[in-house]
Amino acid sequence: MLLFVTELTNPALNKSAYQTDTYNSGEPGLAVDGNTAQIYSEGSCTHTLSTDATWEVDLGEMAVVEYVVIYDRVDCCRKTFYSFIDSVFVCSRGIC
Ligand SMILES: [Ca+2]
Repeated sequence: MLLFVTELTNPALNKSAYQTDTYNSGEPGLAVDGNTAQIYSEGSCTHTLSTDATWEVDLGEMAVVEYVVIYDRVDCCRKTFYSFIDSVFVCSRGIC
């Protein structure tokens, strides 16, 4: 069987997400809710408190990941956010 993909899909959309800590109601699932609003008060951004936080999403199945898109906040804190992104890993069943 040959599968032709004519449109990119987001395998993380509405999947189970986790982060090591949460600040100010910025629950981890907000990062994959399909809403890319970048103003925190609009209620669609995740937020951690610690500077060494980890966020992850379980895709629930094998997927080809060609790239990861991160929408940063535009209301403040951009410099802070990027200074804390250390690594992006794609893992399967605990193996990265
Ligand atoms: Ca969101």
